[in-house]
Amino acid sequence: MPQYQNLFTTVQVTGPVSDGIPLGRANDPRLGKPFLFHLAGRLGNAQIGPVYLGSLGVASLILGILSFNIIGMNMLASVNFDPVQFIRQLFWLALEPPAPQYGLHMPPLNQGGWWLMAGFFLTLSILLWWARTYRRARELGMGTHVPWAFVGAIWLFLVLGLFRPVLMGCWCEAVPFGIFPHLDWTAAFSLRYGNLFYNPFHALSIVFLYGSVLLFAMHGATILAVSRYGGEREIEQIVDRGTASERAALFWRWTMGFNATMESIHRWAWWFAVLCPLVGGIGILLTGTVVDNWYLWAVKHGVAPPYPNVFPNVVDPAILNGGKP
Ligand code: 07D
Repeated sequence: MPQYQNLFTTVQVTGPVSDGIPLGRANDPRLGKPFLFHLAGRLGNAQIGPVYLGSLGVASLILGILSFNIIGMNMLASVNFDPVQFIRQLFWLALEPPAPQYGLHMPPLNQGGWWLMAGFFLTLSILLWWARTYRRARELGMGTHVPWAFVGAIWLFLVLGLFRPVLMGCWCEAVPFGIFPHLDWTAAFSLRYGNLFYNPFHALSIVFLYGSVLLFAMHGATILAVSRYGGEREIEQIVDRGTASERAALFWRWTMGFNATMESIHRWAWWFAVLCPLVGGIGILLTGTVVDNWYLWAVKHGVAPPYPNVFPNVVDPAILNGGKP
């Protein structure tokens, strides 16, 4: 008798492998002979492959690998092609965008030209991968919720690397490639524009980030808690009384007076996840274009208190040189 009260997937489907449904004429063949892999089955489906690559997938991968290699080779060049130093300093290495004097012009390759090229190929790669998700969803007769959610992430990515730098008239505003360098960039960006915590869209983005985590934990825990009644078989569960579905709903109604439904919980999840990068992108787009200092903005709108005038002869550098809120 299998014990269903669990945190990991203990029951695995180990039936005959299958290619999935047949594909229409406009499709490429799927690649790879499917096989079963026990460890994968602990996390999801034990069957690995076949994978649908298609022309969009191939083009996207080629451009992504090209971009990845441009970034990697530039980092390798920055340590004089010394593989040991490359590994040792990997987290600190960067491919930086062009310096301010180049504005939106094409700089020499080693002055940010490689950054532009890597960013261009990466953007194309991501857009092609998006088209691939859209096509695969359509071919399976699905809605296009996954591609449209992906648009949320792509929106933030494009705001950070393309839309905002163009509005600011300088590629130098964009994010560098590199592990610590991109983290340093976020800290520097926050400081330069008067502390991003005072940007209400950053706050809202965090609400949806943490909110998604909370919802995911609640939903995951609820379904696991009723898996002994087959709670994961959502659709079959909705119509009957006394099922996992009803118990899960009653649990929340009785503990907080309100419950989501088997359908609505997934709409909550979709909107929370999508709104995180969507509002985040709005906040970044406004920074430096419309608002120059979020702290002064917050003071002006009565959100934050002004600093007390302890040193009257000292002027806050943020309000000098046109540093308007
Ligand atoms: C980044 C975009 C989509 C990504 C895509 C992937 C590849 C990889 C690689 C070829 C994630 C493309 C890439 C496929 C290819 C190769 C090599 C999505 C992304 C399509 N913050 N903050 C957010 C918190 C602070 C700052 C969001 C918390 C400080 C900046 C989120 C804290 C400072 C920006 C968030 C905190 C600061 C953000 C991100 C706490 C200085 C943004 C949401 C507790 C450190 C971004 C409005 C997301 C944003 C952002 C959380 C603090 C700076 C909600 C919890 C005060 C500059 N911060 N932050 O989904 O949208 O990202 O801001 O301290 O730009 Mg923040």
